[in-house]
Amino acid sequence: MTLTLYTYDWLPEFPRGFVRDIRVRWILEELGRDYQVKTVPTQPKSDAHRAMQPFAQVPVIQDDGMTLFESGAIMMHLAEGTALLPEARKAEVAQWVFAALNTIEVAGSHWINLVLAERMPEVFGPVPAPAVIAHAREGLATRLAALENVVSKKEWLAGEFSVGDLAMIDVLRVLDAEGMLTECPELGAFVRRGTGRPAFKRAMADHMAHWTAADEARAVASPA
Ligand SMILES: N[C@@H](CCC(=O)N[C@@H](CS)C(=O)NCC(=O)O)C(=O)O
Repeated sequence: MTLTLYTYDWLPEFPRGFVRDIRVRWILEELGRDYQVKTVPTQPKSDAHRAMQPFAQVPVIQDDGMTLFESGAIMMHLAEGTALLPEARKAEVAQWVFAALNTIEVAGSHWINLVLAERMPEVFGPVPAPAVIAHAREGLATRLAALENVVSKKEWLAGEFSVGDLAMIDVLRVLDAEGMLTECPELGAFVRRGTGRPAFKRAMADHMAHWTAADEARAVASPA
């Protein structure tokens, strides 16, 4: 049965390109797997959405009769038995998926949420004190410097390109877009190695096409 990926029915411009369905699209493209996209309403969240994802977030997939949420669990499930999660280095690759989501993304999201609160207090506020943002930035920068050191010594994190690289690069992309990698040239190059892959480019094109189609559907539903 065709795999189904759920994402939102519409989102404003600013998170486009970074909504976490992109990492699922990317791994599906790497694996050459067919999939269809279905949507859940952004607002208000639906009971049907909560029945699949208790926190009413995306992404969610349905694969072979199973419904799965949490992008990390989804990536590990899809990578299982493929070259993206080689049996001989499974624990090592899993370690990098966890490092991506639990060490870098946690620190990155904390800092970005503070930056967004400063930039769009009406949505993400209240406005944090500058010292609070600086402290979060410093904590993130320390972790990025450590990762820069790792990446300076190898092309990919655990042997060949793996789900660990895919997770880490997707987490780093938003930090790159926010200027956090300017002092980490190795990490910048690592991100470009990943996003230069044809599978990433296809995934990103489809991701962005989804939002364009969502804008068009909205314009038809509520003409100006
Ligand atoms: N840990 C979750 C985080 C999912 C997440 O934060 N999704 C965002 C979109 S990228 C979302 O749905 N945010 C809306 C919300 O939290 O209500 C995962 O990796 O799947």
